[in-house]
Amino acid sequence: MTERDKRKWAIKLTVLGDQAVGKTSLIKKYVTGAFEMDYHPTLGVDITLKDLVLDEINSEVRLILWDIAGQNKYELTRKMFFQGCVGALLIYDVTRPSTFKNVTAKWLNDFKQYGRSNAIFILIGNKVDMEDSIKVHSEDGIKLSKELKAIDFIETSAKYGKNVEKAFEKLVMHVLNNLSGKSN
Ligand code: G3D
Ligand code: MG
Repeated sequence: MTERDKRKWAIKLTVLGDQAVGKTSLIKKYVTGAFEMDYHPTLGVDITLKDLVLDEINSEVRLILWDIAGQNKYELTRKMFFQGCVGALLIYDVTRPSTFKNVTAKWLNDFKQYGRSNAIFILIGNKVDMEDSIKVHSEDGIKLSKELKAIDFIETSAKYGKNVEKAFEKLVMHVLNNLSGKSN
């Protein structure tokens, strides 16, 4: 199989969640080393690219990761934010219950209203390294992810890199399965 035979994909993913849940930290932890950052503070978005070579499915994938650069400006730009988005990480902070509530009260609504009908998401509980301050427990996350029909629920620590690669890679694999018409 030569390079030319590889399937090439470009997929837009977003990270969603309240201010300071760790959206930017998760992307930065995942995208280490060679990356391009297209910073548009005036638009309120931050775009990071990451290229993956997935030999097991004979594909090259360019991830276009959209992050919220200004939480206030997001309200003005959310249509653009969701345009063409095929998958998202919906993130809350396990130490702040208000961020967990807003997954349903706010972020999922936007995702459903502005996103593609076939877009998928993983529910993420971030900052699990802050063991003594955890207020949203794993059972709460598991329950919510089932209610919301998330494709998965993963607890992460952007600070220590725990489960960060796993979260993005699961999302990518599910998206690719969807796009190539396979069931999963
Ligand atoms: P946002 O992009 O969602 O707004 P950031 O959130 O990625 O900017 O993170 C907000 C703050 O939370 C940052 O702290 C960051 O270091 C911290 N943070 C993010 N992820 C984790 C994590 O997994 N564990 C811990 N302990 N902290 C985390 P500062 O102090 O820079 O504001
Ligand atoms: Mg940020």
